[in-house]
Amino acid sequence: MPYTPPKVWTWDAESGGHFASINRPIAGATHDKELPKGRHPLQLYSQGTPNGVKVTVMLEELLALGHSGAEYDAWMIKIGDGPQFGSGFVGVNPNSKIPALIDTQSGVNVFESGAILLYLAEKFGGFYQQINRGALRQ
Ligand SMILES: N[C@@H](CCC(=O)N[C@@H](CS)C(=O)NCC(=O)O)C(=O)O
Repeated sequence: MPYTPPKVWTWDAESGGHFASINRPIAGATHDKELPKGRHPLQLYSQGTPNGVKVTVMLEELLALGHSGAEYDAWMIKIGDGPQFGSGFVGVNPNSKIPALIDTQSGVNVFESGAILLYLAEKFGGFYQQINRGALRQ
């Protein structure tokens, strides 16, 4: 039977299932909770999901290349328990998704794994191929 989306969507009930506690059609913090902060300029809030691990791999590769500025504090965000809806996390990523990164050196907060990868690539000048736009136009 085809699904016809309603004009105005309302949340009648939780969907149930494994992700019921985190799938919700609202935005914003549900509780006050500051994020922990460590001593390195880069603070990573993440978990070992496919999206989360991309950033860790990038940071470890930068460190392996000798970029000591890529030292970071990694904070576990157990998304099944809901810390991504705490006020501190929402202040970094209003979308309540890991991974999220704070660069205390530049004062920039970054979220979306691809955006974080690009941010780090530009910051450290590695793993980034400059596109020859002229060649693309030919
Ligand atoms: N497009 C985003 C997706 C991030 C994402 O979906 N994160 C999931 C885990 S892989 C998450 O934080 N889910 C928690 C939630 O939705 O409450 C990215 O690449 O960073």
